Amino acid sequence: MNQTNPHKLELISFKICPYVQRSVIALKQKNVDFDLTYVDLADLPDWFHEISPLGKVPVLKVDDTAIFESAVISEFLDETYAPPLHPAAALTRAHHRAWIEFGSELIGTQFRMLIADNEAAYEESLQALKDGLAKLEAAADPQGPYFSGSALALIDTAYAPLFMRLAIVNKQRDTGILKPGSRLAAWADALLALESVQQSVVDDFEALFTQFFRAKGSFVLS
Ligand SMILES: N[C@@H](CCC(=O)N[C@@H](CS)C(=O)NCC(=O)O)C(=O)O
Repeated sequence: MNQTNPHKLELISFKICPYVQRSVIALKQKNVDFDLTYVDLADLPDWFHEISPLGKVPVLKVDDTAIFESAVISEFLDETYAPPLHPAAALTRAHHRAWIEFGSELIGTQFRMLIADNEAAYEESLQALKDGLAKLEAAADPQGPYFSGSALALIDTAYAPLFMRLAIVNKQRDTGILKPGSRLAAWADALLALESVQQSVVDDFEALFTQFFRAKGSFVLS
């Protein structure tokens, strides 16, 4: 059963945005009702500019207040709806926040890899992604499967979109990331098996995602 919600939530989304997906996973993990409104980033309506000062999704309208930035939205959701997923200890929480920020950068690196329109540019961004993931892996709990061990934390909801996209790319061309038996593969498998993650994208996500980057001349998804 969905939990009682004192607020009316409306999430403004673009269907293949990984940052929006973070918010959807957090909402689903907490069983909170919300409305989804999709916008076309190539043709944004005026009302969107009024609520999104950076012109970016996600925006979460909480009653009449619009909040933006995926990490901020996740923290609001975590402070408002049970169960809390961020660690209780301030230092551990700060550590997780720092690595969530790192994940936002890695999503940018992954985007560059996806839009690279030639092999050299693709290889260069793939290497940057691998270097970043090696640092992430070193910071994560060695046993896993999640970032900090056996329990899912808010940080895991921030990395699931990146792993989902990598798994799709790997079907097309093996990136060498998520090798079976590796720490990162175990983490990705655990995340991608969650209902909250599987239901965080539209049914035709893979096709939409592939078409979007093909239209941009993607080398890896060509
Ligand atoms: N730091 C932002 C990044 C959000 C973001 O870059 N969203 C993209 C779509 S995936 C966007 O709205 N881009 C529109 C633009 O940059 O004009 C967050 O974490 O929410």
